[in-house]
Amino acid sequence: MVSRPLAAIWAGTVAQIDGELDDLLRAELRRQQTSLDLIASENFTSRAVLEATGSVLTNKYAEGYPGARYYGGCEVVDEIEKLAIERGKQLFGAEHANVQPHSGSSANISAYYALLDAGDTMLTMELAHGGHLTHGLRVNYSGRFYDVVPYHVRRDTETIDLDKVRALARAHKPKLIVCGYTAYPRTIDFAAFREIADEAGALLMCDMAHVAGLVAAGAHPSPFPYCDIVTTTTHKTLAGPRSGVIFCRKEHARAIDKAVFPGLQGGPLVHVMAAKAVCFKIAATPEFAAVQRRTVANARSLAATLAAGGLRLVSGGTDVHLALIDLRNLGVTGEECQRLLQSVNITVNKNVVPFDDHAPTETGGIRVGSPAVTTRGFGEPEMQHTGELILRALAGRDDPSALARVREEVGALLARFPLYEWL
Ligand code: DSN
Repeated sequence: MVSRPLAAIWAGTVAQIDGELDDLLRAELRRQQTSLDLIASENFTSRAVLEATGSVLTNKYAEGYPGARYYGGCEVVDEIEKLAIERGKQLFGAEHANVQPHSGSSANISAYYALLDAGDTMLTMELAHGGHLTHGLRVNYSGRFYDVVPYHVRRDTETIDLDKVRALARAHKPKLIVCGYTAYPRTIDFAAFREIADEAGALLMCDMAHVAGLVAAGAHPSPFPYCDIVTTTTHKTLAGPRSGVIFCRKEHARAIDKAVFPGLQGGPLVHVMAAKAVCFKIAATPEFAAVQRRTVANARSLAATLAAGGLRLVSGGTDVHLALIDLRNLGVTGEECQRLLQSVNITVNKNVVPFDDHAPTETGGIRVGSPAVTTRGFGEPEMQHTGELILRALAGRDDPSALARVREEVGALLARFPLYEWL
């Protein structure tokens, strides 16, 4: 298919032409197969999503939007982008969708660029209490270009202090209020946020990246009836490709589209838009909804087991796919716990907990999530077992033979749930 000198190389698989990379790809596959993945923002995507992401669509430039491109040859990609848009709108009941953002961060930044001017005020949850870098962290674009007023969780309940959010909104009259978090174990009261936004004359945006799959399945309240803008990633609970989407009400459609392209991005990743289309199709199935419900039940089981074993859960529990564990009374930092669990092939991430004095590189806690293991097939008995293994690893942290037994049990547990056998 390709000019003579290149033909053999072009037709070669990674294994055939690049042994070094092939070894690394195999090592990562093996790592995923043999690790118990509790990172709340990760998942195992489907074969169809992998196939679309690895398709020839990666060859195509398509700056612009369907029917209005800056390149020829876009007749097929127009249909692909329209398919992704329509399926996304249908899945969530949205008025408008832009499926071009490369990531959740690009989606958030594009939304701000569309709605705000530099120096405008936005009211967002502080990162240390569960927000995100792009929700106004000082070193992020969002924190440098906007006047960010942070809100927090209450010290006693560790849930969002809505009275304080209301008071801050009244005092600062933000142009935008952001809800939706990366490390908040409770459901979000979107109706209350809408009321607060209306009272302050603010727009309301939800970054639903973490709970998007749950929302699609009705396992978490939907932000759509209440929010002007909803951004998401597609690779977390949604289990699609690594990417982002912006949904909005019709009146913001033009501004959002202009902000994404030509405002902040050039050519969209057409192969990833195709993968988003298939991701949305899968997310609309009853099978996917059942897994999302199980994801929530599984997180509850894991959290309950950890709490029964003496660990402190931030806010006392979870309603979603993740729990936040406060380790500060154990004399173990989040960083140490992450490393300890890694040594027994359980993957978690260190995470600051509200009112944490530890540096973000050290942290006083860890975040655990159920999406990846639930996709893999775990049910509540396996989650309880996982919780017991974590407790045993913590209790036996200075006992190499206890840790070796835990590692062995992790391996045996995972062997019952094969992953990507067809790869
Ligand atoms: N980094 C993601 C997470 O782990 O929650 C958020 O973008």
